[in-house]
Amino acid sequence: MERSLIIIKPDAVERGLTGTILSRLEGLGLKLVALKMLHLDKMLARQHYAVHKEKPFFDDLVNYITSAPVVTAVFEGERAVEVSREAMGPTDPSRAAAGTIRGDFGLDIQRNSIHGSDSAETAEREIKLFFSQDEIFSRRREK
Ligand code: D4T
Repeated sequence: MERSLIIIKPDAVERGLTGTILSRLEGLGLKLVALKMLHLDKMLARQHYAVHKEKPFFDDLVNYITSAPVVTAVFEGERAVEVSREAMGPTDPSRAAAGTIRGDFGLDIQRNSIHGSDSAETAEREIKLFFSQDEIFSRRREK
């Protein structure tokens, strides 16, 4: 069973899209096993996006993700990473198909509404940044 860390980004939280986005992922059969609203501090944002620290957009990205509260979630399921990234669509909303989360709600490449882990290994690292073991409720989904 695979897990993915999802972050509903400030643009989506501010526009009242949290429930809609969580519902889309649940609708794909993924199990919600952890959920938290928080305002990231700069240190956590830099850790989360550490792979991008040399990129020209890094400082803007950290400023954006720490600008307002986000909602973080862990979803669990078979191929949870791939299933959630397909539902998200590509990074740039202008290239994302209608029906994908970024295609429907993303505003631009920075304010693209959602983050999802890009591999099972990344997910394990990211989940540890945001959740302790006792905040993750791994369970069988009821019909
Ligand atoms: P995340 O990590 O948010 O799920 O996005 P992706 O996996 O789809 O995209 P990414 O790692 O390439 O980018 C991480 C994050 O940086 C923002 N970004 C990206 C940005 O603000 N400007 C840019 O030019 C790029 C390429 C968006 C997502």
